[in-house]
Amino acid sequence: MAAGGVKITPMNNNFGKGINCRMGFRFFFKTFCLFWLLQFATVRSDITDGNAEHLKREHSLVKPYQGVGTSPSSQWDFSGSTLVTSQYVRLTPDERSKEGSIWNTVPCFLKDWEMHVQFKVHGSGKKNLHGDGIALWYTKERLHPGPVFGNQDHFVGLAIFLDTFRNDLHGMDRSFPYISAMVSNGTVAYDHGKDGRPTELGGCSAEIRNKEHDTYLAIRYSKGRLTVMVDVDDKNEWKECIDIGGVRLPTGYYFGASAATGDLSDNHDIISMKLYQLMVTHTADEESLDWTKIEPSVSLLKSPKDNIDDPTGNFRGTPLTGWKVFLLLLCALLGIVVCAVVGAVVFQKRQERNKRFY
Ligand SMILES: [Ca+2]
Repeated sequence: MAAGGVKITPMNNNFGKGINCRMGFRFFFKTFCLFWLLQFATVRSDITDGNAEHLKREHSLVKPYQGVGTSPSSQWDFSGSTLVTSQYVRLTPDERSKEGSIWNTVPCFLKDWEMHVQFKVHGSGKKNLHGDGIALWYTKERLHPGPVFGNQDHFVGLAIFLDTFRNDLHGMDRSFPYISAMVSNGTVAYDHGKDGRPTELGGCSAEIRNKEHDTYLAIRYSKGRLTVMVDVDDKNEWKECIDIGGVRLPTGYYFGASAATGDLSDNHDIISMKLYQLMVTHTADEESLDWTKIEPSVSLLKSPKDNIDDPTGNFRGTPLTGWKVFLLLLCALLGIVVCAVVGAVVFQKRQERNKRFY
């Protein structure tokens, strides 16, 4: 990790007499290591470890997918090309012009949650000859097929797109598949031709296709902060993809997943969707709000990717992220090194001056 990666060389012989300086340095180094260990522990505990106690079964889709169907008591509905087997939910087969979706029938009234999705995108298409991808939803409406990865446009709520096909040939600065997030109150459209770039809040490239190992994505929404993590490299660890603040989403919306194929295709499979409740305390003011009345929005005072705080003050300010802390510590370390060098030079000059008087 970062602490191990920062190489602190032993004091140069010329500085041998600067004992105080060296002790200070050791102290700093130890503090630095300890801080990073703590930071690492914080990051790891930040994302839920899949604690079954907090798993919400009514919002989770797990093998063998009992309770999936069209009966009034079912917790998941599906439509279009969706095929439910005992091992996977196939939203589309590897065939052209298909679209399918699966939707939780129970609205979610949790204020802070984390959704873990195990998915599999695979097909016979060679590189760049496959599409279009999967979308994961937390929206006001459900089961409205349409042009946005099998769901309606002008949706109200949150979408996470796992876009496997590059439509925008001008956007060559990013590689595909590309994962991105969008929040809409229904007034904005998703621009397929530009791969959703005009409305994208953040994103990352991720190799998610034709993997032999399991591939996962986690979406966390808590205190106005939206975080998306991916685990697609068979390393059993989450890698941050999106992390933005100032996101406002109401309670009472529905989770869902959809996928579509066009001229090119893929199998788009959902293996599981597991929703965990995050144990977060809110202020009395926050608790007294009617969370079902919140309109989905993102404060765009800063560029979306740098967006950290909610200026409305409804949500707590967000802590420094790992790399910012690292930069701050690096600056502090450089400052100490400069001090040490200056101190040593001054010390040596004094020694030399003293020698002349002997
Ligand atoms: Ca696309």
